[in-house]
Amino acid sequence: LISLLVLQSCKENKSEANNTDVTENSKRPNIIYIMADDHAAQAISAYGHPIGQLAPTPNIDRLAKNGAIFKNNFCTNSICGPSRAVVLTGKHSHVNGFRMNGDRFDGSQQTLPKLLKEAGYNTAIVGKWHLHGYPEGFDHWNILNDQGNYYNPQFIKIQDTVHINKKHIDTTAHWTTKLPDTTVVKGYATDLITDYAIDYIDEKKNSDQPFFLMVHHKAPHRNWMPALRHVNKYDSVQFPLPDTYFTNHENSTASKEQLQTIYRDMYEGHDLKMTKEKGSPELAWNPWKTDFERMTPEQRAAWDKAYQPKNDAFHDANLSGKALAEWKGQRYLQEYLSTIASVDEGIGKILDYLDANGLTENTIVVYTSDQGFYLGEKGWFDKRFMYEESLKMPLLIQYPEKIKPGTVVEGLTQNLDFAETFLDFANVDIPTDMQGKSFTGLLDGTENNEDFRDAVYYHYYDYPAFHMVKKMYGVRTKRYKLIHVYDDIDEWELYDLQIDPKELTNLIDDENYDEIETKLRTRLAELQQQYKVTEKEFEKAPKQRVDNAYKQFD
Ligand code: SGN
Ligand code: CA
Repeated sequence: LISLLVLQSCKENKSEANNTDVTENSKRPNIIYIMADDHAAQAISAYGHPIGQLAPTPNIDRLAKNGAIFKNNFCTNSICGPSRAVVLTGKHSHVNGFRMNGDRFDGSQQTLPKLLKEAGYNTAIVGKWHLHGYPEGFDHWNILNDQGNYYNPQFIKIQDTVHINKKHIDTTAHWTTKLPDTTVVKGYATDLITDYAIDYIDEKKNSDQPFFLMVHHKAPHRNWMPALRHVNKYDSVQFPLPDTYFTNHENSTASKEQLQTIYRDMYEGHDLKMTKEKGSPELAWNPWKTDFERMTPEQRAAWDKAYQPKNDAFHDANLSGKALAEWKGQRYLQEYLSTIASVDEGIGKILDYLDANGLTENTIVVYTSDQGFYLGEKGWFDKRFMYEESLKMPLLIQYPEKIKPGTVVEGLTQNLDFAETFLDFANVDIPTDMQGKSFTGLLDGTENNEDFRDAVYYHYYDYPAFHMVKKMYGVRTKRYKLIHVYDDIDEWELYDLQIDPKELTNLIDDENYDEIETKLRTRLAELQQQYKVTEKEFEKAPKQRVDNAYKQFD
């Protein structure tokens, strides 16, 4: 009883403190949420992976040094639109309704920006949106059209839409419709997005109102086009290709049947910037010409000047077989990592701006990516699978007022928790229908990593689609992972991450793991119940669609 009373009085004290903060807007933290697209933790030096060591990200690392780095942060559904919808709602895909790219986000539902706005925040988003329909709940927005382009991208601004569309926001508009209100802006997407972010902060810095700003980069999404100042950045660096680069996927049919293998599925021109022949700048296989054709003649000339010598050297080398596959892996990593260089510079600019304007103390700065990404592990690029490289999202948070420098978080956190955590930091009530959990306790040391969460739930639906990764759901605990691939096969996979971190040995038929498997199946069923997963979520695609898709994407 005594402890109950103590707890009760703590709670009361806390809510009193909250009330005071609510009235003193200026003391509530600003929140800058920076999210890259497809940025693997392996490519952030603070995570210690050998690839990240050779392509350091000193500015992103500043967040880990001044604040916290999360070692076990996971997405619930490893694909772009769905991850963004989870961040906005704090709800799993089947509850927020956005299960796969191509769905349309129901903007009328409760979201993090709406809740912060109601609580007195000024809210903004710049950069990639990719949720079809226009953003709602933001005082200011300036977003990339669809996936966006690296060079001279198209932006859509709230003002344009209000002006052109008398209904203000046409949430039914589909990205494939030619939008009348886009502006092509000369420049490089990452730099433009960084500049827009700083312009917004600059405008708000003297206001009494705290702000919530989402900075969503396109980079380093496929087709990995670096800024002109970085086109030669890693030419002389030999990156270590993962030791699983060539594998026969004994463990999993879904792994065998994917179409995201670097040396088989990447487009030689579009992705790898390879040319048709020596002496010519003409790109090899390049089905989406617009990424290059939109460059100005000056940009294109500078680009060709940088690429031609290295492409000519490639033609001279006359590679084939394994050597060619390895060369492609190197070229991919060079492109991917040099595209990240501008993202890192942009973070540096934002952090320097905050420092120079006395905003650092009271501003939460978050860096993450919409999901993980493959950098040649198992021979792959892209994401989608429930394996570690794709499931893990990098996460670094700086907030000098509340987070001690050098904090390392080992607890099992998820993008499902972001909205709850930011609301908590902003002293706004967390709606009970949100499905994640605030992790502020892991940051101020009041909650134990082991106790935070014992298991995460995952569900990927986007099949048949690009890369042909089958539908799957599963559970991951600190040590184990159980996956059920249910379309168009019915296969279970079980991994012991402690002895097999690369997930190469499927233990589902190993009797020594029977007991563990039973426990995991029980936990999985409990999570599905907790998160209100219904039978409807396991629908399979018609076989004809699957067959056609294999023909289309192969
Ligand atoms: C594009 C890419 C795919 C990628 C999807 C989804 N091809 O279709 O490789 O998996 O986006 O990515 S591309 O050649 O057109 O770039 S996501 O991050 O938006 O989900
Ligand atoms: Ca993505």
